[in-house]
Parts: sequence; structure tokens; C-alpha cells
Amino acid sequence: MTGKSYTFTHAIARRPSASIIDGLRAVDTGAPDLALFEQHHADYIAALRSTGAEVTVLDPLEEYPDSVFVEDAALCLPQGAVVMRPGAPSRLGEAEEMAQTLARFYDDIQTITDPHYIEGGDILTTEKEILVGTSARTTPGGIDALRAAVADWGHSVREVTTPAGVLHFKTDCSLLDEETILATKRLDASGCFEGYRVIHTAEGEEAAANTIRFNALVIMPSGFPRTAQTLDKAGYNVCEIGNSEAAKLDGGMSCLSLRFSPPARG
Ligand code: CIR
Repeated sequence: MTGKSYTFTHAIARRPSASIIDGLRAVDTGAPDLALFEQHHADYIAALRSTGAEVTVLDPLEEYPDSVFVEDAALCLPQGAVVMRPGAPSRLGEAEEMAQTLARFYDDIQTITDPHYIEGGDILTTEKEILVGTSARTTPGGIDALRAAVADWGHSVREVTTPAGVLHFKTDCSLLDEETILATKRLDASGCFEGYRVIHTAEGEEAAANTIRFNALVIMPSGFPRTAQTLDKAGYNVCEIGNSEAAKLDGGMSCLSLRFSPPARG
């Protein structure tokens, strides 16, 4: 296993806060249950750690109800980190909180600044490029700012489109290996994955698309048996984690961590 786009030594997560009941959601299907969310979160952290990774678990931030979804606050690359500028006003302050944590691991930290917006959930890093979907949270200017921030590190950024009504680009896709993407049919139909092998989520199991490849594991939300079987048959080592509470806030497996291998510090 060598793929730098899914092989990580570290991850950062943040425990859910009691204020999670005020988290953003497209459709209200009821308040998340904190105790159950905490259990799912603990299972998720255990899965990350089971691969040998060092996982930093931050304390809850009551002032930011959505701060458990740490992925949106930053992009971590082998050379450095980029602090995002979330498009949701209630989430703007999460970026600065994450910047402080990133400084433990990175010397080179870039920051997306006013007036641009970009959230980590819209960013899919593959072996050869960084795909970023425009969305209600991520503007073309934000994508251009990211492109400028990572150019010196040798990364190319390609702007794509998050489907209308979908929160983030990665709500509908995940990286499985160097050449393979798990995606909903609706996102794949946009043509953005030309040149990749694409495995589709099963009909009616679109929410399974927010999965992560983390070292040897494909960590996916439980409750999507046909997609899990497809991935299993394709040879992936599937690990299912309860996601009922995060799902009430449009969250899935990728949102709950930042995954990275920090550069050696000299
Ligand atoms: C939000 O609307 O911002 C949160 N309730 C969910 C964020 C999910 N994050 C992600 O997909 N990366």
C-alpha cells in the first residue's frame, strides 16, 4: 500500500458538543442524540487508530455547533496545510481554532482570506490532482485562492461542480485508491471523474458515498448493505460505523476528521 492520497500517519478529530442540537441541516429530521453521537464518534476514532495512525481528539467547542465536522476547516497536504474560510457564517470561527492545532504539525500554513469561501468537504485530493466543487459553501474565488496557496507545493487544482441541493462535493464521492472513486450516479453523470475508475453507490444508498479510504480500511456509514457488498467484492477492507446522528446534520465519514502525514520537522 503506497498511495499518498489515502495513506496517513495522523488524523485530527473533535468530540461533538452539547450544542450539536443546533447544528446546521438542510432538512430537519430531529435533533441528534449527543450520547449516541459520542458513541459513534468513539467507534470512528477507534477505527482510525486501528490502522496505526496517531489520532488527536480535540475537546468539544460549545460555541460552534458544527465543529465536530473538522474536515471543513482545513486541507492538509504532505507539504503544508491550508486553513479554509467556511461559507456558513456560523462556522467561520472554526477555521482559526483549527489553525492553532495545525501549528503543532506544520510550519507552512496558508490561509484563505476574505472575501473568498471554501470548505474542506468540497475538496477531494486524489493521487494526481485536487478536485474542488463549487457549492453553496465554496466559491470560484475560494477555489482560485486554494490553487494559488498550493501551487508552490506542486499540486494542481481542478474546479468541478457539486450537484445542486448537495451540501458538499464529497457528500457524493470518496477516494478508494489511486485510480478509483466511489460516487453517486448523479455526480458521476457530470463527467468530472473522466480518467478514473468509478464505482457507483447502490440505488437509494447515495448517502454511502461519503466514505473514507484510510490506510487499509474503507470506513463507511452503516446501513448501506448493497454498497458495502460491492466494495467488499471489489477487494476493499470495509469497516462500517454508525452515522445516524451525524446524518441528521448532513454529515458523514469524511467530515469527522482531517487525515494527513505531516512533514518531518527539522
Ligand atoms: C454543515 O452543514 O456544515 C454541517 N451540519 C455538516 C458538515 C458536513 N461536512 C462535510 O461534509 N465535510
